[in-house]
Amino acid sequence: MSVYAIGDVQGCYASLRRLLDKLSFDAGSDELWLTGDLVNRGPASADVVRFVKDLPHTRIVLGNHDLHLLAVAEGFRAPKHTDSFSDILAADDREELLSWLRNRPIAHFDSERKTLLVHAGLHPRWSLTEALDHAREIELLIRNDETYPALLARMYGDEPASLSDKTVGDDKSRFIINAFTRIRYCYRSGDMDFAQVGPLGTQPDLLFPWFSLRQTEDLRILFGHWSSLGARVHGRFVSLDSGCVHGGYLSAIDVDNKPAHFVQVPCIG
Ligand SMILES: [Mn+2]
Repeated sequence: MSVYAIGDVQGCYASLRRLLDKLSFDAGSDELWLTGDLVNRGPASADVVRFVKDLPHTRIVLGNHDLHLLAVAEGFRAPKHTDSFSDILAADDREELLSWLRNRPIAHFDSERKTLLVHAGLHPRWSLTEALDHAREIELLIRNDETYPALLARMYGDEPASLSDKTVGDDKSRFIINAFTRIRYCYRSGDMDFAQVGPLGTQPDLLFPWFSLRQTEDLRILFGHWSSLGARVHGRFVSLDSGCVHGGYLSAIDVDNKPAHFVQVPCIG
């Protein structure tokens, strides 16, 4: 039995299937981890969700595009012209697909492997325990019918940049969601910046990739979201989004192979 982690699929169903073939992925015994952003921008979001949903052994975390789909589906956000998940919104099994997505976690921690799977990252000021508490808090809000609509309606925006004891309610939820699903660069203080999206070295001097600001710890973190970073190992941090949907590659690792060895396929849609 192997555990494979794959970066942001974003509706690139054919690429996902080809990569799984290349890995000789055995759905009956192997486990598939995905860094989130299963949907949007690519050609076949519904096929991706339908396929992954029916696999027996998966660990999937929510990305910003997945949350955006849920917000559009609930009517809290108009679709953007770049959105390409109308196949899900128009599908006969729409509610099944959306409900499955809604019930994915924000973070997955494998205690045996001391490995955390997240979409964008782990805030540099949070311990693992704090982060998992924050993730569970958001997961409960997403799964509760009373709190779900307001959460989706108010999650958009870049503020607050930091979290204090006085940050509560929608501001706190938005910060936590941004920290898990959108973080790239931070100031040394831990304040998040969302303006810079480029590769390392293109950012202003005062900004650092979130992972370079984390204290030494015995924790491996697998993440996606940052396509201009590409599939790379940065010490204990493994970035898996190599921009498949932008004409790049879809990348996988066998989670138990160290150092990580990337298996890739070029984007074929
Ligand atoms: Mn993303």
